[in-house]
Amino acid sequence: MIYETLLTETRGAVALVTLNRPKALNALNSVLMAELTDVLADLARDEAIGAVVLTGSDKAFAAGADIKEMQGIDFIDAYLQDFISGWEGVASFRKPLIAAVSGFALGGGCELAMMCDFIIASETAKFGQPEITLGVIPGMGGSQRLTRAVGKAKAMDMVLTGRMMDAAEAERAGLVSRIVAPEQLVEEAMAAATRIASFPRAAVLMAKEAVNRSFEATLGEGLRFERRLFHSLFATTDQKEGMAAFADKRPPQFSNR
Ligand code: CO8
Repeated sequence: MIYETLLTETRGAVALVTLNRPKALNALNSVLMAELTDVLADLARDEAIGAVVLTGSDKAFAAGADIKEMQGIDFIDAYLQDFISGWEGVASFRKPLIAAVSGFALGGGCELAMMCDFIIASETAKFGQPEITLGVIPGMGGSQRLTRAVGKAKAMDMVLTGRMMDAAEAERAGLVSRIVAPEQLVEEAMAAATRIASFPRAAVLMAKEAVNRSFEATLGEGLRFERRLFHSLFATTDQKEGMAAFADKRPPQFSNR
């Protein structure tokens, strides 16, 4: 499938999706949103795919929503069309989704990276929510996900001043899980995704679901949810195989059953 704003490739059980609007620093326009939604829907259905890496270019993961596309919208259009709501499909993607971020991840670009399950950053990555400088505020989850990731003080600093955070600060603050050299970024993310995709599919999806539940539930509810998922995995063939292989000192042969 040929896309106008994306490149896609598959390596084993991992799909690599690359945002590809180089002249606009991968600004997120409506075509890109529709194409990314379509690709993720296809990858969700594809049983051969166990994890996905989302990346951009060396210069920009994405420099935000497309300002030129957005500038003419008035309130009534934004409200009636529920502008931006289509992006929620990324956050509800069930398989592991890793953001590999190099260069700018600003505004909607930072928010898109935060919709992924974790962010691997290159040393050149710069994160920011500069919407305030344009007379708006984050609209795709930045005020909520950034605050949960880095805490109120830093989130307020970023959202109110519009300043950027470099990769080192983002790692210290807990926004990114690891930093790598720019030339290793995609390989590191693909290796992580390949490892994840080698584990039993149901356990992987449930692990993601359990961690995500911690953002929605009280501690008690979250712990009960986790326990039920944990119990349910004892009904799987792969739990028997994983534990038998450990006891037999051999590599497991998982069947995703
Ligand atoms: N939208 C549209 N075009 C963009 C964007 C953008 N967000 N960012 C960069 N571009 C374009 C530039 O206009 C320029 O195009 P042209 O060559 O035709 O003039 C090209 O990309 C290269 O950009 P620059 O020349 O500016 O490159 P620099 O290296 O000098 O600067 C920066 C890089 C600092 C990243 C700068 O481009 C910049 O400040 N960009 C805007 C960043 C920004 O404000 N982002 C937030 C946008 S608002 C937002 O994201 C709201 C989110 C709400 C929901 C999102 C739903 C998708």
